[in-house]
Formats: sequence, C-alpha cells, structure tokens
Amino acid sequence: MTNHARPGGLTRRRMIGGLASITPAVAMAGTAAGTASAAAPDPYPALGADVVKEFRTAWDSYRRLAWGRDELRPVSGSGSDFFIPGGTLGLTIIEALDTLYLMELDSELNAGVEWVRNDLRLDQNAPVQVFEAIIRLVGGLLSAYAATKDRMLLDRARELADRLLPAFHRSPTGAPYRYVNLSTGEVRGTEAPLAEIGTCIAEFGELSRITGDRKYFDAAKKALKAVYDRRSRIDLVGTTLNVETGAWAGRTATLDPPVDSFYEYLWDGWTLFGDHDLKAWYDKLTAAVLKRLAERRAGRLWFRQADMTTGKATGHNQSELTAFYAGLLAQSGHLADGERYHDAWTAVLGKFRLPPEYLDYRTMKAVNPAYPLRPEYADSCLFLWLATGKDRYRARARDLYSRQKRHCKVANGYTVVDDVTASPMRLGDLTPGYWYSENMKYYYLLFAKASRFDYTDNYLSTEGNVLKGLR
Ligand code: DMJ
Repeated sequence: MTNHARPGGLTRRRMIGGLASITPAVAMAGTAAGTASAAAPDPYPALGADVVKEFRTAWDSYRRLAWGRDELRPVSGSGSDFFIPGGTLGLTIIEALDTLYLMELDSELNAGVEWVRNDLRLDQNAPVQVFEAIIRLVGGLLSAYAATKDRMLLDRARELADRLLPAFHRSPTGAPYRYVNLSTGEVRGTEAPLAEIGTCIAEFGELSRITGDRKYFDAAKKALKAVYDRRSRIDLVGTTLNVETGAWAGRTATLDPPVDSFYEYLWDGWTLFGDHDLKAWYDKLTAAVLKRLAERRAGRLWFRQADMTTGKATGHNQSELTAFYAGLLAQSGHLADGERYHDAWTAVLGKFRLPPEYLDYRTMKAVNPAYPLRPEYADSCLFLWLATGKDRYRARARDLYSRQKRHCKVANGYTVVDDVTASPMRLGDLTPGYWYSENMKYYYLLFAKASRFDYTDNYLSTEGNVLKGLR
C-alpha cells in the first residue's frame, strides 16, 4: 500500500499506513478499540525486543552452521540449497538484509553485504526458477540497496535480472519460461503457473525506475498482459499457461497457489508505477473473483475453485498462502470482505494449533497438515491493523507469534512443521529464507516502532522486501 498520493481510498496491500494515519490507530489500540485496560502495561515494546532476540538467535545459528548456504537446517545443524543442487546463491543472507537493517543489527548487515560483494556467484551454469529468483534475490538485493545505498548491491540486482531476462525475451507470448540457465540463458519449463508469470513487476519496475532502462518493466507488463488477454468470457483466468502456444494448460480459476500473487502484482504495479492498464486489469479480474469464487459459509468468507469457462465450482479447499488476500482486498476498495476473510482464517486458528497448509473449508479439516512457517496471516494482520486501527489485528499477530514460539522453536532457531495435527506435533528441519524476510519483519513492524521505517510512504513486496520506505 502506498500512502502518498493514493490513487484510491485505501492504500495498497504492502504499503503500510502512514505515521499520521497510524497514530490514531495506535492510540485507539490502547483505548476504546483496544483490549487492554488503561492501567495495563503496553506489551508491544517488549514483544518487539523479543522478536529481535529470536531473530538474532536464528541468524547466529545460520552463521555458525550454514553460512553462505541458501538455507539453514536447524534440527540437523546443517545447510541446504534452494535454487541449484550443489550451488548456493546465499538465499538466507539476501532475504535477511533489509530485516537486519530495520532491526539495527548493523554489523550483521555488513557481514551479509560483504558476502554478496565477495562470494555471490551469479554466473553459474545451472537453471534457476525465474519467479523465485526475482521475488527473493532481485527483490532482496534491491531492498538492501535501498537500505545501504551501496551501489554494488544495485549492480548485482541488475546483473541477475539481465541473466533472467531471456526467460521473457525468448518466449513467443511474453509470459516467461519457468527456468533459465544463469550462464547460458537456455530456457525451459513451458507450462508456467500464473504466480510465476505475473509476480515480477514490482522488482523489475523498480529496477527500471532506478536505472532508467524500461526493458525490465516492459517485460513484466507484457507477461501480465499475456495472461489478461487470455481471460475467459466471464473474466476468469486459469492456473497454468503454456508460454509458447498461449493455450491454457490448467483451466481452474483459483486464488490459491500457484496463482495467488498474480493478483497482488496487478494491484502493486498500479500503485507503485501508476500504470492505468494494470488497475483496469486488476479491477476486472477481481470483480469476477468476487462474483464467481467467493463463498460464504457459517458467516465466513472463503474462495472456491471453479472452471474458468463456466464458473462451475470444482473444489472447496483453501491454502494458507491465500490468507494474504485479506490485505489485498482491504487496500483495493473491499475492506469489509478483507476483514471477513481474515476472520475466516482466525477461525482456523481456533481449531488448529498452527494453520495447516491446505484446508477443506466445508469440513474445516486439514487437507495438507504441514505448516512451513508461512507468513501470510501475519502479513494481513500488519496491513489490516494499520488500515483500520483495530487492535484485534495486532493481537492476532501476537497470538500466532506465541504459537510459533511454542511449536516451531528448536535449539538453533525455528523450523517448519510437517504435521500440525499430530500429537506431539511432527517437526521438519528447515528455516525457510522467507522466515527472515517476512515473518519476523512483519512482527517487528507490528510490535516495535521501527525508527528506520517510514510509515508515511513505503512499499513491501510479496516477499516482504522493503523497496520503498527505508530511512
Ligand atoms: C513467499 O515466498 C512469497 O510470499 C510468495 O509470494 C508466496 N509465499 C511465500 C511464503 O509463503
């Protein structure tokens, strides 16, 4: 959400309400709209400090046990690769940089920047997943550049984007291939999910803005258009597109992965860069989503799966990743639906100790019982708290934070859960990169007063990278 010169009433999903506008929100949280009595001490400053302490413990474990590797395996005390088997792109370091900056952990930030300067190798002769490389690495390098103004970080972001561009430029439709070889530019992966096609305009657009070279923004917009132009007569889009032929490979309309952030970046492209086409596309597709996919059950709002041509329901599952949509709805003029959708996910937490990865919302049973330390519910808490001033959203984040501490904490930090329904809960062995970039950043911004964050004018990407608003 952008809070300056807003195009609409509400700000964009990832832009945080301005300090001027959050002041009443924060004040309300302690009084009429709040839950604490006037005499009760404000728990949030201490919680903010606790978030930094927990982050620091996990970061220290990563430094000790997996420094330079993509991700930490905190249970076995080892590291693993995310993009390239046997090769690293320093994912956790790059994901953590702007969070380290916000938390004022400057010597750790410097160590990370020096790793990028001296050890990050982008010329590897191996394919990488284009979407993940853009949202995590290009976005992470750009937010680190915004934090430090170290030109080297911008140069690395641009170098990586240039190595990824063949995925867009070699595609007959403009929708990117899924994988590109960083060294040779060879592409593969013709059937691409919409999130992978459409989640690049924030990072690529920002790169164009900073460098003055339009080619990044143009490639990203062309990819979004490739999908929009193939919408059905009832304005639904499917799940997967063949990027060479332009034919739909998956015809299920859904907000769940692998589509989710496709919608988010249509809106973000409009609010970040003022592109009117993107707003018109977002509005048309969202109207169809609300008309065809929204389903009210027991007073709760959910979004079903449907055939993109007929609109006929084909499924009633929901992914935890779709919890982000509460914030997106709220910022794009659908606040009441956004709040209702967040209530639905809060009801899930009344039934499970942690939200399962997939749920059948008719039965409220877990379809996939994993909890990969997902950040989407906390993400929406942050946005909704700042947008509405209702303390309930900060309280909800506080609740999830304490559950995460109770169930996911291990000696070397935090790990994913394989089964939230098992007793005792069955743990996995991974701290995903996004935990450093998203979860802990959202909690920190919710609980602490981040002095290095501009609450009046900012932007956080789908990966939580602060591309605007660091000071
Ligand atoms: C993150 O990598 C991003 O938020 C992405 O858009 C989808 N969700 C994962 C974390 O769950």
